[in-house]
Amino acid sequence: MTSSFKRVMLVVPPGRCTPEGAFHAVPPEGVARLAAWLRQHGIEVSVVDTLIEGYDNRLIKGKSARYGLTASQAADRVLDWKPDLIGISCLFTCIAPDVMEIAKACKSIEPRIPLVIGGAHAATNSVPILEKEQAVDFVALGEGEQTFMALIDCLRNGGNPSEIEGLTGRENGQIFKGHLVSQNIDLNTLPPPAWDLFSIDSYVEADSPLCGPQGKKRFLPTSWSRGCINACSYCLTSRVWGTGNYQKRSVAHILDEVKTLRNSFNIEELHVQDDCLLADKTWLHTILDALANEHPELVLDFSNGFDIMTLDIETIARMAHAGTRRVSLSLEAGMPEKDLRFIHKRVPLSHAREIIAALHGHAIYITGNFMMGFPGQTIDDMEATVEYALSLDFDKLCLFIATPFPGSPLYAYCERHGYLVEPHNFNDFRFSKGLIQTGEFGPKDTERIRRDGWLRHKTKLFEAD
Ligand code: B12
Ligand code: SF4
Repeated sequence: MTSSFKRVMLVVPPGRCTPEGAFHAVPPEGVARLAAWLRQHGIEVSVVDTLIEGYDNRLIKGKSARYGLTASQAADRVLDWKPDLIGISCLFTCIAPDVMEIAKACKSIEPRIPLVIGGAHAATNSVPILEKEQAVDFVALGEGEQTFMALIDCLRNGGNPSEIEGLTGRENGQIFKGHLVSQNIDLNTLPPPAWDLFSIDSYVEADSPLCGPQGKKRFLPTSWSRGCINACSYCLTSRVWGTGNYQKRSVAHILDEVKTLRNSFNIEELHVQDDCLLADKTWLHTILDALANEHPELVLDFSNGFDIMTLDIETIARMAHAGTRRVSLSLEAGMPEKDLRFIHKRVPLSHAREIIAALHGHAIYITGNFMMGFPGQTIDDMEATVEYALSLDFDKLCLFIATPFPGSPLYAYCERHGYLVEPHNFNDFRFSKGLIQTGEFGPKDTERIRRDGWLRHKTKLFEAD
């Protein structure tokens, strides 16, 4: 096949949640950044955003709701554009089966167009995916920009994809395995995300309750850094960006992007979705102060879980001054006195009340995130976590069930000890379904404790009204 590999189609997969749950609708930063990078390198890029284009198309099966274009609608849209290469984003385990459906639908019509996937789930399961799914040709591991461009160059020049470090793939029927190339890009060379390829209006209209805009304001997500200084066992961040790898963008680069987002996309609200913002407070304070000065009208939202361990009163004051309206706090199991080997961080709970009071003092909406159901815990431990969570003054409470995402150390541990509930369905890997069964507890316990805790929180808010 001869192709100049000039035209790349990127696909955003559909969404999944519980039928009564929050239908997420957050513009996908990863795809927008990849699109911008490829365009900067002379590639023509188009996007089929199956989630937002089919947001009202809901298919409910048991306890799982799928929303987005169907696989065949997606394939028709993709192939109509006549791409030379197809890239599908696969961040979530719960979406992986839907990604594979789209890949199969595309390949059943156009088997010769190479298809690559990337994102957290894909990156941490590249070999099993290729073993099982003939429709996928390549999987990018971790940071996608340079790997994607290297693949395009390689295909163009008739090279050997197995020589691309961060790529797993299939060649002549054999699977070759790459390895994670961590942080190989200077983040200050990233162009602004290609948001012109997305319908921002539709995301605003969707008004997702959990992580959408506040009051239908025009919003976009951003990340000011990549990676995390921690490596918690249930989290895939270190597997995507590299263990211990943490890189920040410069303040000037961040401010330039904010200016572009304000001027070109008229955004009123910026959703900062970094995993680790408090590792360098001087840097963070400089950004917050600059935003307060240069964009006093801009609303900030930090709903990806602030590390409460290092959050302090001075940072909160600066966040408030910079326009912060919503944060979420990660307290995880809330029981530092227990040996929770699966959480490689300790949360000083005495600190929590002071932090919550300070945030409320600035009228910032607070979501509290807790996680329970790790091997080693007992039912009493989980109930104590819920009691603790309920004793704190959150506007919203998220009680997550510890979920062994394939590719995480937690998954490997559970598999080794026979703790994984079998058979399990990837669509269920969403923090709301119990997937771990130990001698102490099983899915029925975690799901009951979570449901009761959530109902009690709702009752508490109702009574306080
Ligand atoms: C923002 C975010 C969200 C947003 C949506 C993000 C989106 N649509 O893009 C919201 C809040 C909606 C969300 C929801 C959920 N999330 Co979330 N989320 C994140 C977070 C914090 C950042 C993602 C991000 O935008 N990063 C910045 C961009 C630049 O990076 P990126 O998207 O990963 O893209 C880069 C590479 O991955 C790669 N790449 C990505 N796509 C592709 C495609 C191709 C073809 C190639 C070559 C490369 C490539 O290149 C990109 C540029 O370098 C990540 C953690 C993290 N830091 O990655 C968790 C994360 C992705 N989420 C996670 C989870 C579990 C969930 C939920 C299931 C939780 C829940 N129950 O609510 C839901 C699922 C929602 C759904 N399916 O409908 C897990 C996924 C684990 C897993 N295996 O499933 C993660 C990894 C966090 C963790 N705990 O480990 N999430
Ligand atoms: S601190 Fe948060 S982002 Fe970092 S590894 Fe732990 S759970 Fe993941």
